Amino acid sequence: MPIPVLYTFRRCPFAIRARMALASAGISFQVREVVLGNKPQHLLDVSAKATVPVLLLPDGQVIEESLDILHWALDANDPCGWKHWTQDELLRMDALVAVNDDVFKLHLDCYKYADRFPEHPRQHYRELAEATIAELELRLQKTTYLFGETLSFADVAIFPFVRQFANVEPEWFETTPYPSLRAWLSGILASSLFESVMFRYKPWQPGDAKVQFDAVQGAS
Ligand SMILES: N[C@@H](CCC(=O)N[C@@H](CS)C(=O)NCC(=O)O)C(=O)O
Repeated sequence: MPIPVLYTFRRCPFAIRARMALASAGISFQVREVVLGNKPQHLLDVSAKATVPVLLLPDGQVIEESLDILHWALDANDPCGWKHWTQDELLRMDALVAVNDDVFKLHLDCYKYADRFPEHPRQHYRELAEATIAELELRLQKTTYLFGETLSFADVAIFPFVRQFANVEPEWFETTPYPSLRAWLSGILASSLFESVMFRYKPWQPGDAKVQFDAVQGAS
């Protein structure tokens, strides 16, 4: 049976959230690892904006936003209940993910690449990003995950960005007053589901043999 094709980049936080959702939903896919500086022509053909991840379904439909891939996968199959929440909670999750994507991501990029934004020292950008980090910490002091005692799609959508934040200055991060956030992040990073989607694939080229990610139903 034909399976979807995912254009992906291992470290990309948007691609990580998409791979996690596909894996959790038990949806196997063909992996096409992309080098961002040398994107395959077929990716450019199916998606003019050519960001990763891009999911190409067997019927020719193209899903080119990570959140759309995540929701497509979970709406097809959500054995871990990442979307089994009330409508009101789901809307609040959307809002938190939007803050991550629209605000935190910008500050994170300035923090990561501070030398490209010399108007301010790195610490300035870190402090801007910490506004979101502190908000997440407050939530995580009350509950194990962002919206309660079980993982939700919001945790999955947001943690790859916090992972990047933690990796900019790992020694500093270990000393910060965000213990609940650190525990939350470590827990997800230690999960077999996360490990399964972080396998290193060699960059895809046309003509390569198919490389398949075999999803295990109900993996967490
Ligand atoms: N809104 C998009 C953003 C995806 C995105 O920006 N991905 C980055 C990699 S992390 C990318 O492909 N950048 C294009 C490039 O570097 O050429 C999504 O959620 O899928």
